[in-house]
Amino acid sequence: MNYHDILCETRGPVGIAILNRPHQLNALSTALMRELVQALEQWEADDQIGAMVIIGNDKAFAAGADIKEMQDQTFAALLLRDFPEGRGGAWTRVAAVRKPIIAAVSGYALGGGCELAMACDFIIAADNAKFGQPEITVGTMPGAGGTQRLPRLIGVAKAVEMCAGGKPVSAREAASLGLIDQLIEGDLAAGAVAFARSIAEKPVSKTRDRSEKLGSAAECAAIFATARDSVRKKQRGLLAPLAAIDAVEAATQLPFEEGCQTEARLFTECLFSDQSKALIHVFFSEREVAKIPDVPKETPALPVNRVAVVGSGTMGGGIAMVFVNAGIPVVLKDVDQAALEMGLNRIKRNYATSVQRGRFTQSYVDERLELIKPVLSYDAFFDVDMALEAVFEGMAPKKTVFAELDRACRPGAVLASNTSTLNIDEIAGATSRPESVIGTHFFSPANVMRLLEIVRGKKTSKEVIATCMQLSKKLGKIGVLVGNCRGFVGNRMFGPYRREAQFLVEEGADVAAVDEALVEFGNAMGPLATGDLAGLDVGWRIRKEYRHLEKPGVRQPFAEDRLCELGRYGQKTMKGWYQYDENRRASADPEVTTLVRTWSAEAGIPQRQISASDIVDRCIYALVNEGARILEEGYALRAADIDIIYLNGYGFPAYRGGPMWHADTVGLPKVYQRICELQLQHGELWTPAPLLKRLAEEGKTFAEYDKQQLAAA
Ligand code: CO8
Repeated sequence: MNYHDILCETRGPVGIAILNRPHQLNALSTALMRELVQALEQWEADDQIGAMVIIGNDKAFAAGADIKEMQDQTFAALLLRDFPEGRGGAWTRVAAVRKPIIAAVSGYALGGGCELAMACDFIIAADNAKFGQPEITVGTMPGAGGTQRLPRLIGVAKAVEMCAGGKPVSAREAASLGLIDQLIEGDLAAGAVAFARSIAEKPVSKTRDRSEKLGSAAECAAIFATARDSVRKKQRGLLAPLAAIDAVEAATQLPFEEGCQTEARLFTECLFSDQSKALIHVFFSEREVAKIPDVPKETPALPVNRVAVVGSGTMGGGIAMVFVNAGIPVVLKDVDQAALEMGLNRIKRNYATSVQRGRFTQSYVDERLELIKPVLSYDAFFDVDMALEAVFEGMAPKKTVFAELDRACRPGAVLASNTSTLNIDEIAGATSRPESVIGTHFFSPANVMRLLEIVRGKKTSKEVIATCMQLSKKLGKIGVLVGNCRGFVGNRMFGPYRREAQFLVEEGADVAAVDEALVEFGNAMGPLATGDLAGLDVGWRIRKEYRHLEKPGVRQPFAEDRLCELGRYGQKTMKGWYQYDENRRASADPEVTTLVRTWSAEAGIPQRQISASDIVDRCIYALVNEGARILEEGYALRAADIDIIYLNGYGFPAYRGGPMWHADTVGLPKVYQRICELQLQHGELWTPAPLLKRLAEEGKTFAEYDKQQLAAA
């Protein structure tokens, strides 16, 4: 047998098929499944073979169907129904083989990989095995029998949890649930052959014929009702988890065959939905952002084994936690003992909450706290590999800190600023080594948010960039490289987005109506509530610093500045756009409505009824238009990078793929036309970005633009 995506060998009467796409974690492509079925059918017809084993490598049995191919129309049809030759699909064929098949699993058995293991008659596993049905993360659900076999093997409640929640279980948990037949220590292939011998001549019971774990109708009804409720609350807007629950429900109500048909129908509906297309875009974009054309993978990265953080406030403390959580010791500096103690206490309180919530154990926290060395002087920075500045957002204090870092840190140490808006080159100018200076913009709360915007200055060296990109992974963050413009990518786009939210209120929309429209769109929070959370005074101070750059005659929002003048800074002062109780619960504040109406009347702004769809267009298209400018100016490498920034730093709904993907999905000609209308109504702030205009006129998408740019690089 001469195969490419699998390797075959025989050991006595046992045929072993080794899945062989290690670089794709054995993702199950059409070609691989075709070869696998052919090999199994040959052994089925071979009198010398009594049993078969399917095995992967140490890292992966199979991490699912090949996501790259999955949306190809022929893929689902071929693998679900028509392969081989209309006989019910590849997984069905594996399950129907008339000799025992053993799945020998180490590493990932996910999605179609987990379903392949379950289609076998037995599953044995190494201790590092992970079983899961994470299809919902790519907008679909199990489609190769997972929703029908899993409840028969492990019971309905856990099957629903795995199919609708997507979280994998360890080998040990899988064993205790009854998913696997034996845990194997040592060589897995040898264990599989021994297992095959041990079951020779014994009758094999097919999972499809089992029903003892399917539960009573009443038990199941309660499980499904609770699960649907939880999805609506915790996975708001996602369609696939609900479809997965429907499919598991079918397993409890229909014969196996019919249940599989229901599953196949729901799977295909999900797979070809806009949500799945968006989430598959997210899956590949998250991996794509690591690729930087002029900083190849081989660029040597500097070791980062010890860091210093300047400033122990909310950001500095959060950043220190990120590093110690990754096992990297931190020297934490502040200006005086009182500030330092306040910072350390905040860190301790954050950890205490995590212990209370069961996220960390006390001993884990104690070990982390041991790694933080509080200091008052830069002298302790002499041996750190990287120093991160997280002081007050203003050019003067940042420059002072960088001059100190230049003096105190050893040559070659990375000097990073957590600035969210300021010019990295100007900051670097305060040092004698701009090549070592870079922006590392963490998002608040730093220990929670996954995004790290890595800001490249004019002179930042490639080694320093490579170091920060690799470091982001080690810290559990997703690093996205951006250029040095005001606000970089995320905050530069956030400006117009929040500007429009304010304009809408000034034109007559209710504060809550603006936020609700965007939450309904899928955002984690509305723009005005976000302002209250972050502190309205932050933007107010920055606007004051840049007021001289505002173009005369161009409309600027005023409501938020006026609220700040009244001391309404948001949650921290219990009043902002909303009013807050002692538990930080927000409620509408009639005083704000009265104030804004008065200010708008004074400014002569006509008041009108504004629909939810107008609110969404204004805010979301403001993001898209600015994103298109950023892309064309080269401050983001790809439209996909902008999407990843918005998904991981700004609560944009993943199932819409990010603002640029969302615009592609709506259609750029339609988006462009709407922006032209807004320009007519609201003036030059809505001038369409030239790139958007061009792509719309050429009938292209941002995704196609990304591909073109990649090809040209
Ligand atoms: N398909 C295609 N490529 C994959 C897949 C996959 N399922 N899984 C991983 N890869 C690729 C990655 O893209 C990456 O490629 P590259 O190096 O070119 O960027 C390479 O394998 C290594 O992967 P990672 O960098 O992601 O490795 P990590 O160690 O960081 O992460 C994970 C490992 C957690 C397993 C991660 O790869 C992952 O989440 N994979 C996807 C898991 C998943 O969602 N599986 C379900 C897919 S949908 C499905 O199976 C539907 C079945 C329906 C069957 C019916 C068909 C008709």
